[in-house]
Amino acid sequence: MQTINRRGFLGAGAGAASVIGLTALTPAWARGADLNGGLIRQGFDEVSGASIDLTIGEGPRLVQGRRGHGIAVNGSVPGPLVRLREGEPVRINVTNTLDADSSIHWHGLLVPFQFDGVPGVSFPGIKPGQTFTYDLPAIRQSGTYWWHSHSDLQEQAGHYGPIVIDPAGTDPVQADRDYVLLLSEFTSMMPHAIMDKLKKGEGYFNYQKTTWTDDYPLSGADRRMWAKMRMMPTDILDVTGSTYTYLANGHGPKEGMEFLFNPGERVRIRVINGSAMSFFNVRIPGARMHIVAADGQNVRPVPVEEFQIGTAETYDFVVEPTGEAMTIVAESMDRSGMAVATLASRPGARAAVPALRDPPLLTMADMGMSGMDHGAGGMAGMAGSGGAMEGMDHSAMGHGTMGGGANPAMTTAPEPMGGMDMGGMNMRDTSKLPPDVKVGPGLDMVAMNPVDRMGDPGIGLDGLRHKVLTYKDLVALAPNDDLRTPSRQMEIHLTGNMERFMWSFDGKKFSSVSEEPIRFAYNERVRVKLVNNSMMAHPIHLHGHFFELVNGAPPDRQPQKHTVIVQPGGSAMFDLTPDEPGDWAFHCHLLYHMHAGMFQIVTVAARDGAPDLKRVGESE
Ligand SMILES: [Cu+2]
Repeated sequence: MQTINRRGFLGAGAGAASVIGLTALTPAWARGADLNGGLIRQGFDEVSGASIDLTIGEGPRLVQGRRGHGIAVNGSVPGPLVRLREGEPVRINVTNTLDADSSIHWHGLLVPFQFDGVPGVSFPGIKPGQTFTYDLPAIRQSGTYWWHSHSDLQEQAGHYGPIVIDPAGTDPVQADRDYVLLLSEFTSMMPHAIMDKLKKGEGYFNYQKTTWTDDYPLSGADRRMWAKMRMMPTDILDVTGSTYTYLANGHGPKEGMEFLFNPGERVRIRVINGSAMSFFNVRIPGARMHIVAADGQNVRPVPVEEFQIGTAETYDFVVEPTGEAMTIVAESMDRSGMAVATLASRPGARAAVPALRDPPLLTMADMGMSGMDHGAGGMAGMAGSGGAMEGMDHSAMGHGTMGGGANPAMTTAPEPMGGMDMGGMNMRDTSKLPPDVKVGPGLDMVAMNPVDRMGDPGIGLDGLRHKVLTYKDLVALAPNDDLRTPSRQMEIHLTGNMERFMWSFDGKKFSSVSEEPIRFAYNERVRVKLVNNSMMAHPIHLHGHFFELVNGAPPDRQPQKHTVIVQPGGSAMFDLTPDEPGDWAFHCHLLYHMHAGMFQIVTVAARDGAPDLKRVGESE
């Protein structure tokens, strides 16, 4: 029996009544037993209606001949597509047949915080053998979202699935076909084994480091510089295709995931990055995609040939495929593998699958030294010193070797760290940090000049000849309702130690709920600046709210998102109206970064005059 000391929660009768025992009627697969000859199904069904039942179980998975352990919901990975309708309430009964606690978080959904599904923050979790009912009032939004476990590392094992909410009125996006493409990863390693490897030595999964010394346009000085910093220019993702098989709706690239179309039709694809640790570059060679929604929210259509999707983001696009077939390629950001699906005019039709492109290298900007990015304009960035160059020892920088003689081809793209002697630069100048950032072993880099990188297409996508989406392209389709100027600005630093795999906000690893949360007054207007003091991109996710990206769009059209990528060594800003009272998770959505401590609780005060909200673990 779960105890949830929340006024208005037990009062509604939802908590106590929803906890029931498992009966012998539970299907075998739900108890973790055999299904389809012992395997978890790949792909998903759809569930809908006023009352939905989901059962969390476990079993073996088989993907392209590789076997592994999986956690499945209703017997499949991904779990079922939960189809909801705007304006209608829904009860979702979640039964946990695992022998460990579990949970479901509705990613991107505006729900009372008691139903947000984060153990220890919004509810106690679902114990083995129990059923918890998420009693969701009338749904206040439409669009593409997803759900996933927020317990332990279960998400990596397959505990996730898509959500589509049909609008109450007319959908501004008209399409003849409507598909979900959920990207994720399969691994035969147990999630905790991956975590152990990451802690023992960053770079374990970076198999590209075994060849980069031979294949990359780096001089001997470059290599010594990177070695001195104990960093790799190929440190793009922590976990790579050396262990992951990238999945399209649960299917490996050779397993023939296809979406059928008739020539002339408009096809809507709802792309969900439901992976644990991967960013993907999505493109359809030969076709143009029109981005029509970001994180479930409609945007003015943006024609692109490629877009990068961070972990936990969603993008909807419309495409008019031509010919027999077209390939949807979702290449991992480090180009170590890809998920593949086919737009097919008849079952079995296939188009060519392009080879993986060359792996990208990190740039000056990724090291937080944007002012020194002299790629496009030769040495232009070096000409005026300005704020960017303050505090740098120019004499020690070895200008003579700059300009990248190592690789002339790089002159149109941001320069990799070619030929630069970093000896005189302080990559850990902690005087640049605000006083509330804790300085310690958990912080191995301070961005020297963390500029706003909203206009950045993502690692490895600079300088391409075709159009790649950036956050600056996103303009909300409908006007925002809160146009107040923020009354205060808050700065949060993303901090880490790559080598020791320590990740945190403001240098403080999250360890317990009792720690001081980030506090917001009800309905205040805040501008939040996220500063990334690391060389990895972090997808930062706030539960229970949409924030508006400060991306140069008119204030009433700033795009609403629930997850924002903060580029390496750069910054990102959003405006927020915290108007959902309660405790909410705020974290990096790279699963192992969150697990390592890049997590905080955001507390939104109760509405004026309302009684104080009771938190998990508090008594009446
Ligand atoms: Cu989430």
